[in-house]
Amino acid sequence: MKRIDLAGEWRLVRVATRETVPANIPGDTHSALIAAGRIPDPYVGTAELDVQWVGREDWRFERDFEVSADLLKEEAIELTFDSLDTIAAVTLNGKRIGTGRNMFVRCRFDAKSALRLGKNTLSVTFTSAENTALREAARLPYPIPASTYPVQSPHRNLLRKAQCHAGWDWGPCLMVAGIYGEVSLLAYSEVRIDYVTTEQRHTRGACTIKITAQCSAVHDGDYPLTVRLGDQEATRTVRLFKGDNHAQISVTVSSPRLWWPNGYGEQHLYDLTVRVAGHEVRKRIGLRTLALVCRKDKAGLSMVFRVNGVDVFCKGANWIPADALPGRITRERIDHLLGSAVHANMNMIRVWGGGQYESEDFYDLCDQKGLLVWQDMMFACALYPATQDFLSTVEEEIRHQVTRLRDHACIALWCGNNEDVGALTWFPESRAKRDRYIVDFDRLNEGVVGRVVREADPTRTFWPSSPSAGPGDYSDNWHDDSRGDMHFWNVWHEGKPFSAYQEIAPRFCSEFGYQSFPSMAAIRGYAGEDDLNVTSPVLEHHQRSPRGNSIITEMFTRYFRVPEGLSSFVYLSQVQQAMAISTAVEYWRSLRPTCMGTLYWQLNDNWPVCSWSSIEYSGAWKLLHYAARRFYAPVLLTGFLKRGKVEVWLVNDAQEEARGTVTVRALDFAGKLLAIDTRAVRAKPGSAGLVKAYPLSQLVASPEAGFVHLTLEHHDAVSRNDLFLTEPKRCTIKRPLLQHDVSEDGSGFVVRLGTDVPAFYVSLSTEGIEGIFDDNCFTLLPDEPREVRFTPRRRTTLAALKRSLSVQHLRDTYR
Ligand code: BMA
Repeated sequence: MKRIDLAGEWRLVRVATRETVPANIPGDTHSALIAAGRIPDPYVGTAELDVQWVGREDWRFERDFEVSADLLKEEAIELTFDSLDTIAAVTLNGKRIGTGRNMFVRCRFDAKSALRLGKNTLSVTFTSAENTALREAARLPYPIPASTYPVQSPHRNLLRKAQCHAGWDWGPCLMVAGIYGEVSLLAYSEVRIDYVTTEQRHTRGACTIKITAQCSAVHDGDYPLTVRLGDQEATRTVRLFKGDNHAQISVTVSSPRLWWPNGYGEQHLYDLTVRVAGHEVRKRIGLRTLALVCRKDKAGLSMVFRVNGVDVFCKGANWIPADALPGRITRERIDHLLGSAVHANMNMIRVWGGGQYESEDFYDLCDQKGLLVWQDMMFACALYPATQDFLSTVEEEIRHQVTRLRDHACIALWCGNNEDVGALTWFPESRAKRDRYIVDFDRLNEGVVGRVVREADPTRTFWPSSPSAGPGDYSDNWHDDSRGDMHFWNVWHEGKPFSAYQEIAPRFCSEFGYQSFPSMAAIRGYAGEDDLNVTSPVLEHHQRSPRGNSIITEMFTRYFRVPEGLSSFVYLSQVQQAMAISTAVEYWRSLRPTCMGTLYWQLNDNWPVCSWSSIEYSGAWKLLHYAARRFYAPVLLTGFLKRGKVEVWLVNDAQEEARGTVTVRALDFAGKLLAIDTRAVRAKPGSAGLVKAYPLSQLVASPEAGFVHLTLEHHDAVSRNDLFLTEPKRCTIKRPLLQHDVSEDGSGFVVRLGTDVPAFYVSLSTEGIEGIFDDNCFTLLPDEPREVRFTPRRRTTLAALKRSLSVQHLRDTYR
């Protein structure tokens, strides 16, 4: 197998004017134009609006490359593109060799007849996807609606392109065109391997792995097939016929080292090498069993991911593409985001259906880090066509993506789409002619997506939609506590109080979220001095949820005293978000085994914006992410108010019994102890149990007279939690004299904090220096000074850190 890598320097030509700029491939139109200074950075100010024309033009990427006589001798020569986004025509030396219309399929075009000795010119012309969608829409016999957002390219559901490129309620509308992943020329005269897939059979003490090489042979013949898995090797001769073949071989590993999700064991991966004739493919596989257990129980039907026989409480968040400009996505950034997920004790990520099937890097990193992946197919919040043409490209897409990804240990579930069952009721058209759209939905979702997923990967469950009640059940799952996964949006979108999270008992909550502003540092990155006000046009532009800033502000008035100044506003929005999601997760974790998963919306941002994310675009953690590290800890001590009592609960997700000491203290706002109770506790592996319920009157004279501070001493460590007994705005919180001091020791930077009266939601930030604190957004008590460690992302000095460090707390946000 000979290979010419065609990534690197290309040219980007504006078809209408022939203007040309350099372009880096893999990459996209907008990134190239920004780099060449032809368009402004759309993430700054309102520049996104000024670059909308780019998506309405046609663009050509082209490059030259050399071919040797040696390569030309090979019998098969193909051009391979991992992803052409979207409506593409490919020519080689002026001869059309192929077309593309779906960014999620891999394209292989025969290049042999068009290739020349010496210099060759390859060009890929992209017809505007936006214009194509408009033309498609005009041809439809009846309208096919999709959800729309403040800045939106129309009819995105008629294109097989990341749906959020067209704009979302957290994302810009940037209708990029581009070439992503690998682009190469392959030349061979025997065999090319298309995919390698494996199937595991676990028996007592051993695992047999059946390995299939899907390959294409140039001639009929006998070829050697060799595999190496860990230290096992096997070889056989296989008979292949001209065209597509499946060649198989099995290997048995005795006493396999199993792969476990984060928090449950190691993530051992075996190196697998498969060679057929002259083509070799390498990958890393994890040996494990995984099942989604949906069984009748007291509450209805369970929804439990069972890995190697252990029921896993899934803790995580939803993933959107790491950048709205694909050219800016790097392995380092994905690594940072997924590493941050692990840091926050997550074990599952949902790749949401409005984005993209992610790169190999993404799934490799999930394998390595023990992050299970809930994988949606790329359809979201819309109705979709069911024309033959559309179904045939979707069939190709699903078969390719599932076959490409199925060997990743991390993948736990294939899910048909995001909210497309719900979407059937969103539009006047589908309400008026429901049958027509249901038939279309079923043709696409069961007729193609579900069928092809089951064919391409019989080892995993196909979940029809998120949310849904599960295979074969199309009841409403937005509000069903008995079965399936739920998207719970009543707090953000419907204005219910945070206590609404405690009025439901989901089996698996795969979406729920609350927004906050990104840090002042992020805001200063897109807004000028004159824009630093919540209702300035620039700040409103970087908020895509209709009424978003009003929702945040209105919620302040329910829980907090109104903050003064933008910096306090921003800080309090992050406190409020952390409070919302902590309330939900801590309560739902206490419901295990009824509830066995919580994935909040959303982990990351694809540009700097006000959103539901816990990590902002730059990679900096919002306060929610620090809270997540605590509320997703394997052993969690939590408390909540229920019917006039403070219920204290201990949750243990670990596989060992948790033993420790719980102390429940009621304190007033001067820090005076009002009540204390200390008790030894034990929690079985995989359990949640009530430690004790305390009548409120036993702790405080009135709910606004104090708060509850919980500690758990366990494994030589102390974890803490706090509970206000009424809305913080009703409490007379004292203004603390807070001291902090930064120093450096052998292992890094340390911030020491002390106070004279209790200080709430104490939060450290370092504008200008990226890094992570080992805890943040906590209650500081007078008799408990704290030491917090800071790990910068890049080298920095003590002096610089001292200058940039600031400390905020609740009492500071109002006079
Ligand atoms: C969910 C998601 C997204 C959306 C989010 C916030 O429904 O699936 O479509 O961004 O809500 O509205």
